[in-house]
Amino acid sequence: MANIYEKTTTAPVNIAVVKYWGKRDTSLILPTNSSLSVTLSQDQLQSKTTIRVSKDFKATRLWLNGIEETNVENNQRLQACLRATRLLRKEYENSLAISGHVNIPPLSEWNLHICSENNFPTAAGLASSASGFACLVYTLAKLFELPISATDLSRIARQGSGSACRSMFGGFVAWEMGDNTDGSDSQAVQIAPETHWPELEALICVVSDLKKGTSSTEGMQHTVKTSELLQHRISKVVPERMRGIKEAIKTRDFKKFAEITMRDSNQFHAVCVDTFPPIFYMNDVSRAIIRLITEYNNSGDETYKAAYTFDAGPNAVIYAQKENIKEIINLLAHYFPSTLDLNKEYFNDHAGLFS
Ligand code: 2P0
Repeated sequence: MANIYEKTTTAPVNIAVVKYWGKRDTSLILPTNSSLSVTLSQDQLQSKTTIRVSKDFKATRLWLNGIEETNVENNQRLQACLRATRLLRKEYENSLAISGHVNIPPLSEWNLHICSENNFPTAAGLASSASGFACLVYTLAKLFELPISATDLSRIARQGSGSACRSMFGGFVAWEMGDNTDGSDSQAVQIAPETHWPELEALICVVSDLKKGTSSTEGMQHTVKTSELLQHRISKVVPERMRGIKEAIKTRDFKKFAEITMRDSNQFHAVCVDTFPPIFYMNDVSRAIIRLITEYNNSGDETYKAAYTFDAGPNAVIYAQKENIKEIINLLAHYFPSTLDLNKEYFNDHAGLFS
């Protein structure tokens, strides 16, 4: 068919080691603290988005995992991402026209058909909004042939979902909170590429695949309004942790990396409990995993061999170096066998660890 342009791209999931929790501006999605994450391998978890644009489309439509979303016009976060990318496309079309190009298709004015899916069960309670919005913005940028950087795109993805800005890069990524009120300096920057620390692996332990009770968006603003501990975390704790974790990554110091990761997960859940009324994301199995990893780390010499972290749900992500992964898988497989199913394919392909 004439006049249809199409692009497909994929984007990875990221898991924070210094957590984002709280907004100072809820419409621009500006956080109350900086955060830092590790981007997972796309062999593990990813979103895939195909976008078509045509002057013949009557409306902009969106399908998530094969099901059409209604009310696209009222989806403010989606509309913010579309508005920002269309504006950049318009500027690009104008600049091409000024420099003498003819027959530039006015893609900025046409409707879109957007299909997005995850290669992991959305019900697994893993961060699908991060990879989903990163993928949406990246696919649009490619479709519109926008000549801009990943950091520029991260400021747009941030307006879809805060954590999405960090999925614009692989490797180790900081979301610098910025100072400005217009969000112009609240963006993601890559601290190191994935090749910097190839020994680092992530194990995903699905404790429950039920949808969480309190959404992150809702939960974090209750915390901002009611938690005194959050004020201490924002002003006194996170700035030092951001410095420390960057240093640990730079020097591939697993002990330091692990300690900051576990402490920050603990404090994030502490501010959830300090919220009034309290928010509980971890369950008994989550806490049993913490005890297991703590005992495992204390069983050997001075160093740590594994670091747990938990997001806004009961599922654990364990960071460890390759040399210890097999031992950790055996340990978890012994005590919590069903939690490891999601990793089977990945580690079978990569290391034969499940064979
Ligand atoms: C993080 N989380 O840093 C933290 C840790 C959950 C716990 O980012 O409202 O889905 O869309 O900006 O990005 C989850 O928050 O919230 C999150 P919105 P988002 O990964």
